[in-house]
Amino acid sequence: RLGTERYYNHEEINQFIEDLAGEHPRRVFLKTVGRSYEGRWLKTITITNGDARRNKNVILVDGGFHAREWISPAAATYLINQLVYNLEDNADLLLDFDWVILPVVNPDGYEYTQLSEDTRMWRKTRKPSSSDCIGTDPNRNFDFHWNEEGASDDPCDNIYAGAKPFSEPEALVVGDLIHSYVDRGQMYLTLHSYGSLILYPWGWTAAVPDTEEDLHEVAAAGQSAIQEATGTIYKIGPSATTINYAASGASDDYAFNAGFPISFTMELPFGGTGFDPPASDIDSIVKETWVGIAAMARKVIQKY
Ligand code: 0X9
Ligand code: ZN
Repeated sequence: RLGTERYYNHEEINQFIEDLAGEHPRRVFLKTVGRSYEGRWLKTITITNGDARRNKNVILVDGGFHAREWISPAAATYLINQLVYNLEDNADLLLDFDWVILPVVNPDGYEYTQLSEDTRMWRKTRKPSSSDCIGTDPNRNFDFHWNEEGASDDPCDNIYAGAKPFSEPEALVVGDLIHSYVDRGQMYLTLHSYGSLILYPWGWTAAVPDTEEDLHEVAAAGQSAIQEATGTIYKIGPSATTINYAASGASDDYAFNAGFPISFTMELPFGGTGFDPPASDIDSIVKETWVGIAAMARKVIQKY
């Protein structure tokens, strides 16, 4: 079980989910779903209650899109701990749903931010571009209104959309995951930081989907559970107007458009100078995040 006393690197996180699958062979399944540009294995962990019923609904969660947002993989691994080790409290979350989690979407970037103080604030992937600048924003690389809004053609920008949609192997892996689970998928949740926000589509335009009420209802369940638990106030709303900028080619809109009825970007709280909560804050942030995710999942389970 991974603790919350420090941040873990990609290899430790992969080892952790592999060990879990080994220890719980009837409940926990590991799948290698791709490789990063630098060759790191991208693996999903599927957590079930072991009743071997197939084709349950699915909640798909990912973390670590943006390299510097370290609290995101930490929240993903805490969620994994909860679903595997705390079956007593969470049995209802696994009765009719399986959970599929990819804790670190962009391991090359994540490792790069761990090299030195100078690289700590890296955001993108690490694949070279046509220019001297390295990396693409994986959350601008999805094939839905790609490079239309809040994205850049300039490889030196932090929001570079890439040479073409899904030019980044890491984004393509998430796109493939979305398609492979969409028939059963009821909620897609992508963990980012920072801002204490639960954002729902659309992110590429200020227009809102006609199912906004459903999205709002589920987000509000997370918001109020968090406020009750810790007093932290999350803001919820349509992405483009709640975070105050439109950005297209992101995974949340892609998943929603593909057919996930509920799709959220959760921006975890500010810590340290923003993206770098001190290790001593990890525990409280990831616990609070879990309270919100569990409440949203319960609302989804009740609705779908
Ligand atoms: O800009 C992003 O990719 C996300 N914020 S972050 O500070 N973590 O980079 C927000 C994405 C919201 N969703 C869409 N705009 N579709
Ligand atoms: Zn982010």
